[in-house]
Amino acid sequence: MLEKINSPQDLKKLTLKEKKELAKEIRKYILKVVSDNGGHLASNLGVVELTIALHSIFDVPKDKIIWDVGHQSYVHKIITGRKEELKNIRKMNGIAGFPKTKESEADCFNTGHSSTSISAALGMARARDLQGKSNNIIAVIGDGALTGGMALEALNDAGYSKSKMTVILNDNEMSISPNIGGLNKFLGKLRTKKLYTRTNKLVKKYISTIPGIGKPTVKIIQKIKRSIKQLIIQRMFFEDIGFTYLGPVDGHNIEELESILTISKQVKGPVLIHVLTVKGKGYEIAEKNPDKFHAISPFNIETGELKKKKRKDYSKVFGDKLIELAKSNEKIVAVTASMKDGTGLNQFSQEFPYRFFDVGIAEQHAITMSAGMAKEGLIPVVPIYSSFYQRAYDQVIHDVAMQNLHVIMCVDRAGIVGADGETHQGILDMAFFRLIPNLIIMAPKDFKELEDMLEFAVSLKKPVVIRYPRGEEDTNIKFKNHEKIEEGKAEIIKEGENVTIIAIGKMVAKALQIAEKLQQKGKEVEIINARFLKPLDVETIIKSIQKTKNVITLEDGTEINGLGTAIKELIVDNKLEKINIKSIAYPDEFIPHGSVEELEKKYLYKDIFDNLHK
Ligand SMILES: Cc1ncc(C[n+]2csc(CCOP(=O)(O)OP(=O)(O)O)c2C)c(N)n1
Repeated sequence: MLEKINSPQDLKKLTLKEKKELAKEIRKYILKVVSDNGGHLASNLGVVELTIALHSIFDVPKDKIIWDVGHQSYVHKIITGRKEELKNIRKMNGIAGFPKTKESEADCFNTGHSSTSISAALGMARARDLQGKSNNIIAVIGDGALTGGMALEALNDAGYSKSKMTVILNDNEMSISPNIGGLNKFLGKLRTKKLYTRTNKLVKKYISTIPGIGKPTVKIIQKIKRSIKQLIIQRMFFEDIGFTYLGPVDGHNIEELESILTISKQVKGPVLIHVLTVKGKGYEIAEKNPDKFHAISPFNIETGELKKKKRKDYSKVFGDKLIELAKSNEKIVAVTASMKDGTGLNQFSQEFPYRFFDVGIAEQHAITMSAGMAKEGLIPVVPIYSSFYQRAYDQVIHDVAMQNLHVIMCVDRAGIVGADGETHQGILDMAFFRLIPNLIIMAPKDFKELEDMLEFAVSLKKPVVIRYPRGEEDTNIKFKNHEKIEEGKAEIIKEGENVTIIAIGKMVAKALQIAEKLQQKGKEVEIINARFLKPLDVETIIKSIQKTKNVITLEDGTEINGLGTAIKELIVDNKLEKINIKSIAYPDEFIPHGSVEELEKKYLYKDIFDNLHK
């Protein structure tokens, strides 16, 4: 079947039996590709039938399907002509792991960060209506993504708007970890109402006896369903805010899905279809461990074991050190926005269940909630990925920094993250945090320095940012010395007369490699580990620059408003003359996917240092 599918038109020609066969083949294919390359597995296995049904009933690109987060768009990519390309998904120059409008007209809106789909869909619906068009607009959102504030803001607006649009709630009871929160409890009630399902079956049966589903019929059905629902659950949230709620429907039954989608087309205003799916469906090992198989590196299909053993990474070092600190300081609490595993908090959550808070995919709330905790005397530590901190920018400014509260904001996955691509690269945080008054901003050169910085941050009664990269510390360099951390104090790693390299974070290890190359050319290099982006160690840096007159700045952030900019400002403000400066940083562009090594080579070292990785 899979061989025959090069577009949704090919899919529409298949019988139900053939579609079921296709679903099996798609699962097998995705399993093979992801086990070879790594990527998002469990969520994609969960939406195979749903995606087949959507492309059977709707007409993309005229109709618009917006995939929330977009990590579950592999099946959609296969059906919309990118079957072969899937083999190179997330690789440099291959297709992206998320929807990209540049990649295909079937991808109508870029996603990557959670909870945006309903807003985008409502925007498209309003644009359609104002321009007199009549296409369908569908947002597919998971129960995890529904915990994001933006999704709720959009539901509020969409329900009230009466715009015709469909929200598919893909409910697998999982975010990356099991989904949490009151909304999840509410969905749980809907899931278990057998009467609903029976009602739906009756409705479906009734509809199937009528040739050509007419609008009046649907209206009657809506009325009947609403009154039954009101009997079962007194407060039916979705209906109360203006949506027609359909479901729950078995998300692995193509026939049922197609019929409910067909019904939804007839409804005038906003519709929410509650679809129940199993994360990892069809691959038993993933069904049992959906969180492990949410996003995974290459693995053995038979055993589910990773092909390369996972080594200690910055997140694990952070999590272990936090446990150690929390043992002797009971004010320390940890907060995560649905990323317990990714940020290294798994063990902390087990050791300190009452001091661990998973707030859902809600970075904004995580920060303001932490500000509240800090105000009342706790020391909240909040690890969030760099690119997701973008979500909480105003909360960092307005709630933490302006009130000078002791919240420790740990920026995980800072710098290039690799295969997840442009939406997930963490190269903007230094630039946007540097603008904020009162913030102390640090980045460690290795694991040990991260531990020291965390300890220092706990002792400091100020808002602190500590940024660190994805993965391991640099295996080429072993730093022997670790000076005590003092506020605004840099560390001189090596003295020299001709060139000053000022580096921050993981780039300090690269500075050593660059220094070696310059040394081969007869230059004596002084290496400064900045440690603090803010406040900068002005004294140490000026002294070195005045000595060498040649400066290289090195950072894994954007060239705008980072370390390089700070040093240039310092040179101008202090009227240092006849200084040569070269800044190595990421260009003012969105950096696509590829491996970290490939991207660093392409964007940072270019031709000058191109064999740095060898
Ligand atoms: C703003 C933001 N925070 C965190 C994430 C990381 N993330 C990616 S998928 C995901 C869980 C999504 O769960 P759900 O929407 O239920 O989809 P499922 O994978 O279960 O199908 C999370 C937390 C993100 N993409 N965006």
